Amino acid sequence: MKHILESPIITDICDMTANMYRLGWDERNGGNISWLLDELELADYLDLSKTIRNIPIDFDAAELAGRLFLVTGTGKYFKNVTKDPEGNLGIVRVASNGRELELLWGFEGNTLPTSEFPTHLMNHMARLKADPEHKVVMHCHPANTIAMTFVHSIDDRDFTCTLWQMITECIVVFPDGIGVVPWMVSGTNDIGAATAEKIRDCRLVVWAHHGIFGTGRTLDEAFGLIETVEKAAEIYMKIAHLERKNEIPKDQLKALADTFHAVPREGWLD
Ligand code: 2HA
Ligand code: ZN
Repeated sequence: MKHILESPIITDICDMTANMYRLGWDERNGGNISWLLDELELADYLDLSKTIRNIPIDFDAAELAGRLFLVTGTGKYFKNVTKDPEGNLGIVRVASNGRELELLWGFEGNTLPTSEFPTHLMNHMARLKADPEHKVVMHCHPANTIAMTFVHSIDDRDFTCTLWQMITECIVVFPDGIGVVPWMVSGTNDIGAATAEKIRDCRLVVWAHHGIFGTGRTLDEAFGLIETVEKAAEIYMKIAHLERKNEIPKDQLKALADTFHAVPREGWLD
């Protein structure tokens, strides 16, 4: 067996959490990531028949029974993941009853998965239906995206169209748009269900006054989506109070999307 700390899975998540912390998106224990793993990716590193302990979950995740996830721990700081991966991360398998997780590695010191794990699992279920190659759910607190939810309409289409008009690349990067969930108590099954409902149709969901979820086939895809939204929101927050003299016309956004073979969300540019 090779040492798990040398696996690309662990080195990639350590690099990612450190990077996100440095970007200022994950203050204190803010943010969480879950990553659907393949048994084959882990076979050289872990004995998958050995469960360390069982962790109950309070909703039915039977749809994901047998699936393996690398997930960040509750109360843990992204800034500390690299120096203590075993204390800050865990690899879990959804038990066949859908009501428990089997811990296979990590979460030392009796740590549990992120408080947002219900939302993560519901998002995984929704995205796997839309894209069988889906793997990553990433949540964080980027300042400009959050700021925008205080001063801009949080209607999905309005919010998305404004961001599409902030940077030329936006419509090419996230043509599927952004869902916005109005403020709700986080860490609950209710916010998980509201998020999953929106994430079925797009890879990004903003939680008003809280943060953002990005999803994708890779860590880079989820990260790149969030990075692009945050940059566009930064530009919006810089110009929102100024007189606008120029803009990218909506009909030109359509031409742009056509050029790059991106299909904008149906009807959103009309
Ligand atoms: O993990 O970001 O939403 C801490 C949070 C809760
Ligand atoms: Zn959060």
